[in-house]
Amino acid sequence: MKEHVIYLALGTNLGDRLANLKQAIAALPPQMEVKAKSGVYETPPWGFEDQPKFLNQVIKANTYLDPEPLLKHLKRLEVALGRKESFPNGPRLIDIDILFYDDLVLNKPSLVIPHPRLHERGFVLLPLMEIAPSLVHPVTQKSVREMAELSNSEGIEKFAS
Ligand code: PH2
Ligand code: MG
Ligand code: MG
Repeated sequence: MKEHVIYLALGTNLGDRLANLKQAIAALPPQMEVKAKSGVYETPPWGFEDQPKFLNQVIKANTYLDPEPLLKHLKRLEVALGRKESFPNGPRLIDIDILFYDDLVLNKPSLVIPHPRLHERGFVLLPLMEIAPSLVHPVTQKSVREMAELSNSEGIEKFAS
């Protein structure tokens, strides 16, 4: 079995947000071995504005899981951590999204990798800059640094290291 390098984005804007991030990261092993963690950023809600601010963080991990089992596992984990049904871009206790999976490009109705909106999201790119500034997007060939420079970082503040 091959070990894969993945980057995940975590987001939360309900309850004890810092505790939600910590619990989510603690719940990843043994299926994922966490290799690096960015700091935590407080970020204005994107997509639907009338909701509390988010905390966002990005991590690098290794896994033997294939992309779809990985997604299923992460969805189960979100529910186990207390996530309830919401609406697109609505408030959530914990959201764990796959940003990159090696340099895989996947376009399935159930799963798109790299994450289709990561290039426009300062709340993903600023934390990603800390742990992977030279990582190159396999479709656009832009580095995280280049994408971060083009993204909107308005209102994004470091919350904790
Ligand atoms: N996640 C969303 C929608 N909007 N805004 C911020 N600031 N952070 C998020 O993680 C986020 C969001 C959908 O997953
Ligand atoms: Mg998301
Ligand atoms: Mg999600």
